[in-house]
Amino acid sequence: MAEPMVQYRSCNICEAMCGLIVTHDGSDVLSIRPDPDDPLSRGHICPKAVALQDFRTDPDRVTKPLLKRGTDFEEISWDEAYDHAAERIRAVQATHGQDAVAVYLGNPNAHKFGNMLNLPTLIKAIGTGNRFSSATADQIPHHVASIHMLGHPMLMPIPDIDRTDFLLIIGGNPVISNGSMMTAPGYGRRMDAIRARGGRVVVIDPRRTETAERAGEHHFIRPETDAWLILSMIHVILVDGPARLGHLAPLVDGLQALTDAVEPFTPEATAAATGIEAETIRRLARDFAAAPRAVCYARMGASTQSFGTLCQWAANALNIVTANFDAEGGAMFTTPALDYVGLTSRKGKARTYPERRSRVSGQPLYNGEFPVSTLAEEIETPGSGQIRALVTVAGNPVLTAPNGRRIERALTGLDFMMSLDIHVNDTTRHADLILPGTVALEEPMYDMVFHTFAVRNTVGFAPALFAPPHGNPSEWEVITRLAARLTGANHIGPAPEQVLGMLLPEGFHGDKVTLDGLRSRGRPMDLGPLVANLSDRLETPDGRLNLAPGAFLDDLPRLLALADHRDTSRPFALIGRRQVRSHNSWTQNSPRLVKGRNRCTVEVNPEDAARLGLSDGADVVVTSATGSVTLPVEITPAMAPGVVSIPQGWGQKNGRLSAATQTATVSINDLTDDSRTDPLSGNAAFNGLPVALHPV
Ligand SMILES: Nc1nc2c(c(=O)[nH]1)N[C@H]1C(S)=C(S)[C@@H](COP(=O)(O)OP(=O)(O)OC[C@H]3O[C@@H](n4cnc5c(=O)[nH]c(N)nc54)[C@H](O)[C@@H]3O)O[C@H]1N2
Ligand SMILES: Nc1nc2c(c(=O)[nH]1)N[C@H]1C(S)=C(S)[C@@H](COP(=O)(O)OP(=O)(O)OC[C@H]3O[C@@H](n4cnc5c(=O)[nH]c(N)nc54)[C@H](O)[C@@H]3O)O[C@H]1N2
Ligand code: SF4
Ligand SMILES: [Mo]
Repeated sequence: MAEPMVQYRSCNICEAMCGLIVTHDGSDVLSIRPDPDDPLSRGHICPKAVALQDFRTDPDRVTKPLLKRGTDFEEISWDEAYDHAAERIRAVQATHGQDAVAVYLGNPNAHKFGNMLNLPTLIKAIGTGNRFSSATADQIPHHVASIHMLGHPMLMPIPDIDRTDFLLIIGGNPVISNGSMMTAPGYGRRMDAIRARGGRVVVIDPRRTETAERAGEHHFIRPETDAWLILSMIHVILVDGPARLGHLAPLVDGLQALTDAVEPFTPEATAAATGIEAETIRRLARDFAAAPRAVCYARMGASTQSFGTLCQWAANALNIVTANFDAEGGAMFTTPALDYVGLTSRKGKARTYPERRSRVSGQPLYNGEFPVSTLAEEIETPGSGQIRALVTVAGNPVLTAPNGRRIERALTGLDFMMSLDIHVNDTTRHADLILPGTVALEEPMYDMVFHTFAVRNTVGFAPALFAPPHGNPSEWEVITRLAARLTGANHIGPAPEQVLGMLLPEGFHGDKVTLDGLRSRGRPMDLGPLVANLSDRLETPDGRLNLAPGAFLDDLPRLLALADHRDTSRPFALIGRRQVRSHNSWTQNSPRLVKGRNRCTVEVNPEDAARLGLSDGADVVVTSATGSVTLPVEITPAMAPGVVSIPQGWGQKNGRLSAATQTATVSINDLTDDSRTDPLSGNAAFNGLPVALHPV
């Protein structure tokens, strides 16, 4: 056996970028351990990091290009695969027009810088306006808030949790997820530190989550009413006294419009909407405003709901009017080594938003992408612009998009579908052609996206550790070769590492961060805490910060008319949950991660369970307007009365995932409804879905 070698690299599964020490012998992993000296993660990892080796050796992994013949797949060569793909894509476009080929990009792309750098080339080569991604089942409300208030979708306020005195978490469970739009590995420890220095952490969630337990203070809220709560806090603060805008005061527009807008959101009216007592709302607002440094962070629970954009706007506004925006311990703007915002600057470019609306149901398009909620109807509905072919790259919408089985049915009617993926799963099994992807340890690691969202500026680079199987190309190369086949180009662009090498000197730390430097260092580097910088970075056409964008004010009547959609036929509100040992829909084939009891259960409050005669562990049928699933009940006081929770990512029915299919699990997205969206952003409104429960 070869001598053990060591590589320092960050994990790319979730947004936390934990620092790992990977010991290997050149062909196999010997161990994966946390790096105690990583400047961001400081020794934190979760069990998924150790599973990085499983994804590589997964016996069900796709490792050869696969072409469908009849109902089965046959291995073909890369050359045949590229030719076939280009031929079929162009054939569909020749008959039905450029937009007849759609593209869906999944979440893992954001974690692979080669894909991030090269996917635009492929999309341009295909030449379609029909683009979709998981962003509209996730965080597009954050981008829409940033676009309208600050002028750029990626100019993203990040909670400076390592220096705050008051952290208000609305609809996030970072102790499990390790944070999102807030890269903060070891969240529990970071929260403990806030409390240890005399600060406070408050969680607002219809489930008493692992984060709520550790925070010490938690309030149940009726799902989808968070915008009421936040606007009411602003109401209380602005009635008590003038807004404190701090150093941003000369740049802020719309304070009067905001003051007028929050007027109806009295604590009493808000108590009725949210289920949180008026006195609690007043106290929360006053304590937040009085804290030396405070930050409101609203995430998935507050984004993937009918008022997602209003929530993100309101959270920003609360931080702004309490002088906690672009200020230490508040919401701050990162200065990563690779300046994503700078690279895609919109300064001086006036644009209209939304950029377009979808053909069938008129949903908004932001960042060049239509809402994934519209994917099925765009495939099913005839007419000019109808989708007839689909290219997926690292995406699994059948399990991850609302009403996923409708998408699945629609996929069977396509003229052509191809996927770049590591698995034959419920989505990719409908493809005519599957190209094998590469897994983390086979790719160089630089995080192009999540440093932009990190609570501290750090940087690191690690080269690929192992070669992909069978001499396969790395994923960026597959993407660019396919693009070249489509355009007839006889060469492909520079390797991502080369591009990175050119971009780093242009970034915020170009004087000290170069690719060669990072390579020879071999370990991540600290670039310091977040710094105030927004005054120079606003990207709005007039260079000002818009506290009360018209589009958001116009949506307030809808919020004020908010009605409870639960009724006697569907008396419960369904929400989702995340779990430490699974990541979205694709890690469930690692035996080390799926072992143990079936975690795909519906959590129900004890009183509700007693009323319905449900017993712990027994199967129950959960029904929505869209579909129905049967799964075991887990009775727990962690659930608010009237609210039930099912974890996301499970429910693979077909495909070739042996470990994942050993226990029958269900997909929450067999229940979710693609007609429920946040109309401002088009984001899927997963949360608060009305459902009924019946014992089997
Ligand atoms: N109801 C409900 N639905 C949700 C959510 C929820 O909370 N509740 N969460 C939403 C969120 S936040 C997200 S981000 C989306 C995710 O939605 P998606 O991005 O559609 O799904 P993923 O589960 O991330 O799966 C990605 C696909 O990539 C493949 N894959 C994994 N690694 C690689 C790789 O390295 N290369 C390639 N080529 N392929 C790879 C997997 O096999 C899988 O097919 O789901 C959303 N859906
Ligand atoms: N272990 C693990 N980690 C992950 C992932 C994973 O699948 N597994 N996925 C990664 C991805 S892609 C993302 S985007 C992030 C997401 O990270 P988070 O934003 O932390 O997402 P969730 O854990 O889904 O937490 C959402 C919370 O909102 C609550 N909630 C639901 N509806 C409402 C509501 O109407 N109002 C309020 N206030 N709360 C509500 C839920 O109970 C839940 O606690 O996690 C990332 N990290
Ligand atoms: S929390 Fe787990 S999955 Fe996420 S980056 Fe850290 S080790 Fe990887
Ligand atoms: Mo996500």
